Amino acid sequence: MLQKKARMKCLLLSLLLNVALCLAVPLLPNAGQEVGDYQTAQDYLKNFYNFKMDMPRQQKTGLDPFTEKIIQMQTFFGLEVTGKLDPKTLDIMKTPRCGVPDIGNYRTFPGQPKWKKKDLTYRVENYTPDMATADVDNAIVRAFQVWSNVTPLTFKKVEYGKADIMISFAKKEHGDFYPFDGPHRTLAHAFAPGEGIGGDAHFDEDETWTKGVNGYNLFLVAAHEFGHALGLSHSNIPGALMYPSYSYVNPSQFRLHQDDINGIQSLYGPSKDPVRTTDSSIPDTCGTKMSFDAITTLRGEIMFFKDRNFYRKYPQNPRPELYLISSLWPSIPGNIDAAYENSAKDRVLLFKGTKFWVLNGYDLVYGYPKSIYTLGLPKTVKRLDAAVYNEDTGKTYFFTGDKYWSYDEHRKKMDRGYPRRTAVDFPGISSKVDAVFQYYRYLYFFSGQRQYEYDFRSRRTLRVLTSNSWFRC
Ligand code: TQI
Ligand code: CA
Ligand code: ZN
Ligand code: ZN
Repeated sequence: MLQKKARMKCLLLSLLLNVALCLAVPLLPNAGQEVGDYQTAQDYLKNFYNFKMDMPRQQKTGLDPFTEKIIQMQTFFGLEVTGKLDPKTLDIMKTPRCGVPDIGNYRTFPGQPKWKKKDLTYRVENYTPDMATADVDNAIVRAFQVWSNVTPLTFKKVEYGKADIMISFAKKEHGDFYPFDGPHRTLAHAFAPGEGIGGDAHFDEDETWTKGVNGYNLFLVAAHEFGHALGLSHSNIPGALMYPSYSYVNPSQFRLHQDDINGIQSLYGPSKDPVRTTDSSIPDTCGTKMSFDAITTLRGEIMFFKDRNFYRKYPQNPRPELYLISSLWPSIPGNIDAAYENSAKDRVLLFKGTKFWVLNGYDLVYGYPKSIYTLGLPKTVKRLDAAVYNEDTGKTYFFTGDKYWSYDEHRKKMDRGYPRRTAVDFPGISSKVDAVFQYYRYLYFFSGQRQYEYDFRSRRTLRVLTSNSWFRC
């Protein structure tokens, strides 16, 4: 129950708070801060660790219940176990799930605990009577392969002694702070990477473990737990392995979700020799033939749309991350025509055909799609090629064919005297525009495999680049 409650709470919290908390720098008042911190900690431990003020001292350890619970929490998250309310511990309590900038996606644990070596060992301490030992071993091997396929990590089985990842089956109280709860609810748990119990995975022996569809499939649960043991927390994307809900898929057809791949590679980097690429339809950004459907900024990130996917590039991570458009916004189709960010209003508009959608952060704004004609575009326009908002002028330019329109974001009206020829007003931009976005003082126009860096103020094209120059190729 505790696990379930914690999970729901984490999900709720992260859904409600992730953008706000992760982007805002918390400004804490100084006066009364300690009292406030203690209250935060108490609330957190109550919610997540079943902490009660009137709990008796632990017989075994003689520690007061508050310290006891702090230690449990630090162990679980792979923090240094101090038993004190130190800054890192408080950080987790205040912003429960914010390790990396969040869009509804994978998360690492706060402080990003991870293994410092690539070659890890594991040991299966005991076996469940539910399955043949060979089937248990097989499920575990394949669960590790899920992660070794996409990272430089290797996993070696040892038969005795200490291993990095100790695997066991146990029921109820079993020697850590997390007793199991009988059939269902909590199935298993794993500790974040670290010394001792860090990385260990425990499976509830009160569950029925199977290699098939009945009971709980050991391979699927183990693959999820090993994600935790390697440093991943939960994802908000339904369909990701690290999404906190069990759903059976045939293990022979199992495919690791791109979001899980992005998550694990943010910690360990990609595989040296990819066993398989994840999706053959995923365009290779570093190929010579790269072109884009639409590009826009979003709160300091850059989003490159291509077919069913988009690449997300943000300053903290040199490697762009790939997502399926439908995994974030199931109602938005692929092959987007145009996109732009109105930074003044904190909105991103996505266009396809005669429709457009609006995002606030990564959230779809209610009431869309709407028709592009509500913006004042003439009925002769059936689709856009590209769009960009200019912060200096407060105008948005819509490009189609060799012409463009100008829209006044303040008056919410199209400007008179348009369309005009793109090549006349933007010297050097003579071919059809696929995508355009503004980054600092420049506009970047994309046309096929080429990219033009255009200085709006001097009205000159400064450089011609390849379209994939934003990706580390
Ligand atoms: N066990 C939880 C889990 O592994 C333990 C847990 C709760 C947890 N909150 C956490 C772990 C936050 C890390 C971070 O998710 S569980 C599933 C799934 C469980 C759940 O028994 O609820 C799987 C174990 F995804 F199906 F919900 C395995 Cl696959
Ligand atoms: Ca259980
Ligand atoms: Zn345990
Ligand atoms: Zn989990």
